[in-house]
Amino acid sequence: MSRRQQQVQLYCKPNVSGSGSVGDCPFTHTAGMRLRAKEIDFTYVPCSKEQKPDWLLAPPHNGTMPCLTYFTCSSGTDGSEGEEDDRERVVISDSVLICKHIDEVMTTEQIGGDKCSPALHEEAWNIVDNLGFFRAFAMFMKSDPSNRAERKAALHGRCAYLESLLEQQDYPCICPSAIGSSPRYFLKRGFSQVDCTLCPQLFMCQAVLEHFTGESFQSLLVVPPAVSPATEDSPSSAAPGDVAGDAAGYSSLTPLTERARLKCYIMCMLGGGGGGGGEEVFSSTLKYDAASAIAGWAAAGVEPF
Ligand SMILES: N[C@@H](CCC(=O)N[C@@H](CS)C(=O)NCC(=O)O)C(=O)O
Repeated sequence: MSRRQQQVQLYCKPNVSGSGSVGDCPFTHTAGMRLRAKEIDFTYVPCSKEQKPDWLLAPPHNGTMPCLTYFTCSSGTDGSEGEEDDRERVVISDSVLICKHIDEVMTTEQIGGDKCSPALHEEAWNIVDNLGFFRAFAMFMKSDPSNRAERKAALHGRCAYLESLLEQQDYPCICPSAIGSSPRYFLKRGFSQVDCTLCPQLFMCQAVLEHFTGESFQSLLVVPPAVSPATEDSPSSAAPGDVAGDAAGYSSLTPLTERARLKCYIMCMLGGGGGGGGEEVFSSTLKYDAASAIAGWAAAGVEPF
């Protein structure tokens, strides 16, 4: 007798607008993308601190969201469901554990050809475990004048790392939709956990970075030449007409190199005129906009520099 899964729900931070819709947590969107990739029917349950049920507040979850929950019950060989009192609630918190649970327990089927194949799955998790993008982004958002330059360099460093990974994947430098071929995901072999993890984080960064830090999102797609501390610390030493360049951490007098693969990936997956297949999976899980993302960070106490 097998166990059936019922009432799959993803508890998540609510939108700060109070509309009862999904909030600005990228980890929730990662889990949501994974569920959609596996074609599992589920509902988001935006849940305020006051609304959290006891099973969510209990250890080891301690109220953290996203939190995936569903019931299992036995089913007969004819597919009929077991008794109501046979139902057991499964609870998994933390987006990494949720995604692994979705792939390893909820459905091990490979959906859509090569997607979620064991080899792709392993390659994807190796990358995801080492991305460090969101941490670098959050650290920069929360920086102060004493550590800002260092944290900005660290964020650029993670973008350089993403570019180098995409280079290893032979990722095109021109958006595939612009040249009429198929859209490309982060990994050559197909849609994977890297897309599920990275897209919500890049979206968040795109939505809020400029508002709080003055650093344009586009600047992350440009390779800054090494900036000497003297230039960084004394804007007055900059050449005339160089103000915008220096504010972004590099000189407009120096030729700039684009992170062209990262730019292309972002266009494919986040839209912005590029179109692409990822946009469909991604945007349909993203039910918040830039304004609610900004409001979410402001509510968490982050102020513009
Ligand atoms: N490492 C966790 C981080 C999750 C996280 O930071 N969740 C925040 C929302 S973005 C949270 O639980 N906040 C408590 C709350 O909203 O009540 C994961 O990957 O799921």
